[in-house]
Amino acid sequence: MRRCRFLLLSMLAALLATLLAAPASPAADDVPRETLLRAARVTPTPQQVAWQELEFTCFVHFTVNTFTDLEWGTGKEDPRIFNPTDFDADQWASVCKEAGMKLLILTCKHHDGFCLWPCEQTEHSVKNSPWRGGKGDMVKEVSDACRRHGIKFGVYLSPWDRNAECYGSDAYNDYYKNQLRELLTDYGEITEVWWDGACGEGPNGKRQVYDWDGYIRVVRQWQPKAVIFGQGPDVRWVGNENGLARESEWSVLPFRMGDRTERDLGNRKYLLGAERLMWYPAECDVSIRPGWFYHASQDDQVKSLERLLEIYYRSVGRNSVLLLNVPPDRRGRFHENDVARLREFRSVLDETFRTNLAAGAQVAAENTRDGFHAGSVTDGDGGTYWTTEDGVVAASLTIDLGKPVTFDRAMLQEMITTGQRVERFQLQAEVDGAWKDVAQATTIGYKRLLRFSPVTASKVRLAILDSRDCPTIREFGLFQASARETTAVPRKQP
Ligand code: FUL
Repeated sequence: MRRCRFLLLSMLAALLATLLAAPASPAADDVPRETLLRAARVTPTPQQVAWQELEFTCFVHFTVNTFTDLEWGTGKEDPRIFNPTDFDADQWASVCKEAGMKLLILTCKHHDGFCLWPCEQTEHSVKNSPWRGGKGDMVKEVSDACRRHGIKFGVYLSPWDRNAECYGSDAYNDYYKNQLRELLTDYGEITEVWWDGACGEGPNGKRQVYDWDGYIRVVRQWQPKAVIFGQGPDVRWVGNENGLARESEWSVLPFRMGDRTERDLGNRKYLLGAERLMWYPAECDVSIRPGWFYHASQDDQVKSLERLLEIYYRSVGRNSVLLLNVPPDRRGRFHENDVARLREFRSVLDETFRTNLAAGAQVAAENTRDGFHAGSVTDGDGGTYWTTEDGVVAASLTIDLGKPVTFDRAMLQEMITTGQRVERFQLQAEVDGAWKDVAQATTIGYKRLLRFSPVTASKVRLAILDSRDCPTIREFGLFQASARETTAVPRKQP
């Protein structure tokens, strides 16, 4: 009897172990090649490509909350509390520039409904504040400063509005569209429009049914080159506010599946049964402090260099764009602690990525399509790529560095204008005459960064183990991390 129970228990344990070890996506054979090819051929729009290339961008949360010490305003704030004493848009833009951020997105209106520009639809705005004697327009000053410093500009306009009396009725949809139109017509080129998913009741206790399609039409009409974040068809929320993308971050997803938080998204199981697919890349938003808005009590809680690097490797380094929030203080300036951390962060990234040790290296491929030679991956030219002949979805590249080189970071890029294809790859190095595994990972997409313990070798091999269609590799790089990077290898997933 006891033996029987033991057998039963071991069988159960074995079954459980098998179930736990099962991959999240169906086995390769379960997904028809046709389905994989269809997914591999979904490509981004030109504005999605341009957005992806921004890589590192800045979020700025600033409104009445900065003066009330709240994260979510009530909508009942007196506009007279909004009074930055030393507002300096050039300081914001120059710090962004120095930090390597390519776009700044400003909370033109947060959930409290207060507008940072003299909005024609409401009195709840800067025009009734003491700032610039009620004559100021913060959206104008910030967008102008961004242009002066070569930074792109984007607008956050909260759909949820706790001040607008018409919230909860059809009239609010017109109100919101008019606000959008003002922002999209009066401030030059807008690169991104950010729609927050947070929503609740308006001042009359009512909820709103948003006319998303109508809002999208307004954006397309006035700023056809802008990408829309959230709710829209261009850019999706990664699914958390920690700035971290998935180990496998796919940009090809079933059509209009909305914001999702699952740990796996876009793998083979999502392709089965999906009637239509779309290019829907991830954006990672996170604040440099615990709050989105400035609180003096958090001056000593600016994220550490180590944390920011971890975020960078797991956002920019995982096929996503990083949107890092830096909240200005009551003066209307980025606080000294935040600025110092951003400078430190930038200088470490520069130190790590300044010298690509594989630049110009000779590359031999196991298989090559005519005209798409292997050397394209080390030529530093983003317009060229290596690919294989039809039907070849696994192949390797051997990169000859010419002499022993020590490295502990690798960078890979797919040519996303041809789609996202690679599902699994491996990096090896020739050490003492034998190939040694250095790293293995899944997706690449626009950019993949890998961290591993230092390796010294004169030859490395990049093996594409599985791809939905012929792999198209744009660039490959090897680097040695700055001594100020203390995390040699990735941390475990949280
Ligand atoms: C959330 C908002 O509720 C926060 O206040 C912040 O704006 C963040 C970026 O999005 O949903």
